[in-house]
Amino acid sequence: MNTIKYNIPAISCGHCKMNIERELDEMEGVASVVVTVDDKQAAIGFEVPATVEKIETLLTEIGYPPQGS
Ligand SMILES: [Cu+2]
Repeated sequence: MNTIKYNIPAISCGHCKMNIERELDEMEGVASVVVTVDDKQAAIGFEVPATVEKIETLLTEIGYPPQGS
């Protein structure tokens, strides 16, 4: 299991949290997604076939580009 944490400035409310958690949960290989609105962070646990690249691409596609780990 790998874990990665992102700062995502676009996170602003509970809907953002729900959107991100729902979209990432649907990705095969993603085991856990925890979004905290207050500090605008997402912590993701994953293993293959999910990859950092796929996760970052998805986040960007849904409007929440990550800014580093
Ligand atoms: Cu929001």
